[in-house]
Amino acid sequence: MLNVFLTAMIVTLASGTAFVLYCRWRYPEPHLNWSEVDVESISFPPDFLWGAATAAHQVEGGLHNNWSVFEESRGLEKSGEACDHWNRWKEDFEMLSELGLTTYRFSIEWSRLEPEPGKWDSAPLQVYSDMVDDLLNRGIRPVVTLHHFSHPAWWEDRGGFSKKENLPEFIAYCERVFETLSDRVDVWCTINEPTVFSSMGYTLGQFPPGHRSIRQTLRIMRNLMRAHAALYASLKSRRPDASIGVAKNVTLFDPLNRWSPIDWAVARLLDWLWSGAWQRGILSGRMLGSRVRGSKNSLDFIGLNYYTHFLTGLFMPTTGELAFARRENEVSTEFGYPMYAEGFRRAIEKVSVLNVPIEITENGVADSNDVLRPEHLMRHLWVLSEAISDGYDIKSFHHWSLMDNFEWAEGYSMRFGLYEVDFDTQERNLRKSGELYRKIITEHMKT
Ligand code: IFM
Repeated sequence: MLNVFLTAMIVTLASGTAFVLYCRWRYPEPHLNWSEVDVESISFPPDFLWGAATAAHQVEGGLHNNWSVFEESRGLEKSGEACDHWNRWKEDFEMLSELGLTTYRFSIEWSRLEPEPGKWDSAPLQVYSDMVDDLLNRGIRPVVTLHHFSHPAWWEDRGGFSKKENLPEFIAYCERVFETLSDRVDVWCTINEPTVFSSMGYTLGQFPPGHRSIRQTLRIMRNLMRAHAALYASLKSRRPDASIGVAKNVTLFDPLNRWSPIDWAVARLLDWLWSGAWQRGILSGRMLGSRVRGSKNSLDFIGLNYYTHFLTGLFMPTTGELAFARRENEVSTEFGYPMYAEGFRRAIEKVSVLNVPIEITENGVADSNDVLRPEHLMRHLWVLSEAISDGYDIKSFHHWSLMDNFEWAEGYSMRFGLYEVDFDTQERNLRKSGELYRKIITEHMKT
């Protein structure tokens, strides 16, 4: 009996150690000594595109959709008039030119176009069309996102993405937008951060509809992939040379304790769910055990949204405020998660296996006093510049965000803008980091 017990112990210890050693070798977590890195030594190809990004619900104001209903029912801070961008977009586009941007990513608000099922309002679509013309006149490439976390309240009431039968309504909306804008818009993101949408809305309950169910999360993940694949086929049949992709948040999961087999197991599992499932959906046409028709190779580019890495262990809170661990040498951002620019390279490597060009669709930091943002920007641009010179096919960088805006469950407390917004007066002011970004753009467009 003792022998059996001892053998079991030895086997468990040996396999645990082998697993940890393998993971430590296979998934390194580099940390640079930034004081030794010359972050000014960056170079970008002359055709590299410099941009910023926003999303409709975060900036436009005056919306009634799944989010406004959730804000009300949960007693969250209300998005309200947000940046009043719907009325001020012309002035806001001046800010794009002031920065010298050559690409701008924004999203379309479905609830404006179809406020009631089947009742279409053509006026807002005309406004989006005017926005596109204005951007093109400024020499700025428009990048349109069709779903960035928000959709009509009536569609949410029908179950939104939780029901396969609802997808045709979503696709019909997208096709309508595409038919109007695709004569001028070349680059399209079908869905923003599908894994954030499914985990925040259906696992953690912090986004609408506020559910907490793993089964539902998995169902949503599959349906988002189905929606993306169906859209890809439909939009490409309308305009084969349009460039269709998805904006994928790549959060890295690293074990809190790099010697703990349990922490490694949690990290690998979360990475598999967060990034692996989508990757396999695109590479193999199967997601979480189901075949998804048309998902194989349904990307012309991959949009990468990179912010941080999460340090994982067995006891991770899933209710209330998320507590973020960080390494001793890491600085905390205002959101609470660490600044980890080294991970940007790992995220680029991760999405590069999809074998399509990469667009950096988001990168930025919450920093109301603009103390960290300049360094954050320089470090991430340095990593980007290195990746490009090492041969990665990266077309653009979109800073998140152009201006402070409504940061979802965090309301207006998190400030991501190159422009500071005073939400009482709607005054916008360029931050120091905005000036720095402008300077970098000017210098690198000359080369
Ligand atoms: O504000 C969000 C955006 O809507 C999606 N990506 C992350 C940003 C910052 O949290």
